[in-house]
Amino acid sequence: MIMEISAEGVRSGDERIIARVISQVENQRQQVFPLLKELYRSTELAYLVGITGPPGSGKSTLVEKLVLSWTAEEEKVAVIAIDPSSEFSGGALLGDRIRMGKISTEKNVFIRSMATRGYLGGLNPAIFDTVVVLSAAGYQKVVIETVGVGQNEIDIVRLADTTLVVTVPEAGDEIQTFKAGLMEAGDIFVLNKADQPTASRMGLILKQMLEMNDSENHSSDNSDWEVPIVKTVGTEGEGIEELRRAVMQHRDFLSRSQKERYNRSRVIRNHVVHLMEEFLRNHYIDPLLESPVFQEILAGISARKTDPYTAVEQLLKSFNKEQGKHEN
Ligand SMILES: Nc1nc2c(ncn2[C@@H]2O[C@H](COP(=O)(O)OP(=O)(O)OP(=O)(O)O)[C@@H](O)[C@H]2O)c(=O)[nH]1
Ligand SMILES: [Mg+2]
Repeated sequence: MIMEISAEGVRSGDERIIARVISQVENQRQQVFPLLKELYRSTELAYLVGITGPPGSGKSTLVEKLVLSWTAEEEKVAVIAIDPSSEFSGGALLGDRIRMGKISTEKNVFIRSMATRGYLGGLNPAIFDTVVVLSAAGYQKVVIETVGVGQNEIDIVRLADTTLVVTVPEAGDEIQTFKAGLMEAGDIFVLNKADQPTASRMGLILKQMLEMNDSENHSSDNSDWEVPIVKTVGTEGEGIEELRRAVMQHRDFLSRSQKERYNRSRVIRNHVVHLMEEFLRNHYIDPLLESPVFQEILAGISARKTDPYTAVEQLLKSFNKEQGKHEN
C-alpha cells in the first residue's frame, strides 16, 4: 500500500512530502499517475536549467553557487543530480557525486538524485514527472546536473530550457570527443577552473569549435543566439555573476523569440512518447515475456515453423484483440 498524497500536500511545499512523491514517481509509477494528472493541469512548469560536462569539471560547485545566487533573490530552486552509476550500484555512489552539502540545508533548496537507468528511448520518464512535482511544489527553477558528454546527457539536456556545458582547461582532447549534438545543445559554455594555467589556450580552442559548429549549423535552434563562453573559478565564485546573467539573457532570448514554447512542445511530445513506450512495455511486452505462449513462439521460430516477422505480426494482432476486450 502506498500512502495517498494529495495535490494540496505537494503544493504545500513540505519537503518530506515532495521526497516521498518523487520516490513514488520512480518506483510506483502507476499509482502516482492520478496525482500527476491533477498536478500537471494546474501547474506552470519551472524553468529548467541543464548542466553537463566531464566528471569532476566542477558542475556541482557551480550549481551550488548559482543556486545560492538565485535563492538570495527569494527564488525556490530544486536540483536533480542524475546519477549514471546507480544502474549498477543501486544508488550507493550518490552521496559522493552531489557534493552540495552547503546548499542542501538551505531553505528554499531541494536536492534530489535520480538514476537514468537504461530506458527505452534513453530518458527516464520519471525525470519529467519529477519536474512536474517540483513545479507544483513552487520551485521556480529546476537544475538538472548530468555527468558526461554522451547520448544520454544530450537527451537530458534536451529537456532543459537553458543548457550549460562545462569544460575545464585540461579537457583539451576530451572536448574533441564531445558529440556534435552536445555542441549544438549547449546554450552557454562554461570554462571552469579558469585559475589553471592552460585556461586561455582552452578558451581559444573552445571558441574555434563553437565558430565552426555555428557555420555548419545555420538552421539549428540556436541560430540567433550567440553562444557565450563564460570563464569561472567555481571554488572562488569567480564568474558566477556573469554566468547568472548569461542564463537570464538566454531566458529572455527564448521568451522573445518564442523558442521556449517551441522547446516545451518538443519536450512534451517526447514525454508522451516515453509514457506510451512505458505503457506498452508494462502492459503488453513484459507480461508476454513471462508467458508460456512466448516460449512456444520462440521455439517455433527456432524450429522454423514460423519466423520472427510473422510471429510479431500475430502478437500485435493478439494485442489488438486484448485491447478490444479492455474497451468493451
Ligand atoms: N582549481 C579549481 N578546482 C575546482 C574549481 N571548481 C571546482 N573545483 C574542484 O573540482 C573538484 C570537482 O568539483 P565538482 O563540483 O564536484 O565537480 P563535478 O563536475 O560536479 O563532478 P562529478 O559530479 O563527479 O562529475 C572539487 O574538488 C572542486 O573543489 C575551479 O574553478 N578551480
Ligand atoms: Mg557533481
